[in-house]
Amino acid sequence: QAVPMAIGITRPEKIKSSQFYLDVITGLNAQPKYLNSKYFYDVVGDKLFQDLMNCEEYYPTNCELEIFGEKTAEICGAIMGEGDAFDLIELGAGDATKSAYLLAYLLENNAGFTYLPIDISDNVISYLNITLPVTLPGIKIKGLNGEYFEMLERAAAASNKRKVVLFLGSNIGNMQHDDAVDFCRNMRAHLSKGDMLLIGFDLKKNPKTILAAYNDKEGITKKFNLNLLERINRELDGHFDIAKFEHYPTYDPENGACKSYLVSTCDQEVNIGAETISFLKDEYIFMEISQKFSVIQTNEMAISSGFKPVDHFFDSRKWFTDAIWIA
Ligand code: AVJ
Repeated sequence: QAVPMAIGITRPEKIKSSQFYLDVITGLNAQPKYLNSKYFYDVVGDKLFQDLMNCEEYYPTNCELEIFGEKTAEICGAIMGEGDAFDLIELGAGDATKSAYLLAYLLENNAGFTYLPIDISDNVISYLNITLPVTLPGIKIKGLNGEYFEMLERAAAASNKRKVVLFLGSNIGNMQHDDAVDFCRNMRAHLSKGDMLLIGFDLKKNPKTILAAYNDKEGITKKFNLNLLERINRELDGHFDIAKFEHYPTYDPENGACKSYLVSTCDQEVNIGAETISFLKDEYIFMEISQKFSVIQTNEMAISSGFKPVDHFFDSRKWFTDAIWIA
């Protein structure tokens, strides 16, 4: 005889089967503790990242905007190639401010493409589906909310044309090196010969400039990291006291790894649903890597994942590159 279920039991059950919950519990039970930075982007996190992009010290967005503003025709020339039809897929589209430069130019030049933005944030995708047809009249858009490769497969199924994939913002830097290579190989496997990847890399530069970008004076980066703990509180019945965690960013110029951690300021126990996670004073959670690259490293990554690196577009300071790779 089945035991009758109490009202409200569906909620914790649903939480416990969510990927977010499983990843959080796995990461916080690991030694050392970690969380996946892809979970930064809920409604609050999207807003904080927009604030970050507008803040003084966070340079990557401005560099890439400069590239897209100054080199629109050249980049679009490369995308349009011989003039054969293509579809434009963007991984991690965000608010699409950067790609909007390219989209406007491609529309003006009557490139008959469909724009397929993919993002982990459903908030972002519904925003794009609503706003882009207004700001870019005539655009054919089909936003896809979900994980990169699942959505890439859906995008591929919806297109029989040559594919141009945008992967901007140095989002690739949020993966550890081997994961980044696996990611690019996987990407290559989803593409056909002649397809194109336009991929952004934040380049190595003065270590102080880099560290400052991840340690802004206003404390937006700190809030951005702490928001993931608050998101766990909101969505997974977590009980983090964010006043008991400190933001600790690092940059190592030897290997180009920029990392951020949240450090527990005391011994504490944090309940997440039925789980209890213990922290020692000074124990850290590894939150994010934002890898910085040399141009040579980006070319090597292309080759080791089966692409041909054919072009680089730099900003005037050479702080950032958008590279063109051909499958
Ligand atoms: C969105 C991955 C490009 O790593 O620079 C900004 C995210 N993290 N500040 C980056 C981020 C902290 C950002 N990307």
